[in-house]
Amino acid sequence: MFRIYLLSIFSLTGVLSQSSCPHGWLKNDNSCYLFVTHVDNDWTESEYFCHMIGSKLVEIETEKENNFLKNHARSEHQHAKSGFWIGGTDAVVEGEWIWITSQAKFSYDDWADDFPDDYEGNEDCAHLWSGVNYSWNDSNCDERMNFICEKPLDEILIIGRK
Ligand SMILES: [Ca+2]
Ligand SMILES: [Ca+2]
Ligand SMILES: [Ca+2]
Repeated sequence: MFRIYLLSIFSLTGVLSQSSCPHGWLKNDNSCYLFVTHVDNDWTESEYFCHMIGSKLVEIETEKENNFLKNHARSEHQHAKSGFWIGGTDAVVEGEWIWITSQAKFSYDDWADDFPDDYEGNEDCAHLWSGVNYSWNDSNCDERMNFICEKPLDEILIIGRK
């Protein structure tokens, strides 16, 4: 009886998949997001911070993703100074906005009216701006503010044996 029981366990096949975000991260679709609100960094430091914890400065590809981030920023972080750095920059070629980690051109954007304006010829980094209800603005990359990291959902695979 015992032997039969063991055999039945080891004859299991198939893959069980479980998706989750680490503690403190928010889940939305296939990504996990971390709103870093305990530190104000310039844009480059923000990107470095995200990379050091195995993620990237957030890249926003869809209106759905953007709305998720804006809604969270509005509801949880109304006090945030200036808002949150995101991974967009036009530091390589002025006026050509790309996501820094993937190097992809913007396929979607949510610039506030009249922005980006490259104020004083010195604004090459994008952020969710608290001043316009978290639509996007370009700002000086040396400004210090909170930021958002993004990484794929962790996949925990449990593979059965034949
Ligand atoms: Ca994304
Ligand atoms: Ca610029
Ligand atoms: Ca601006």
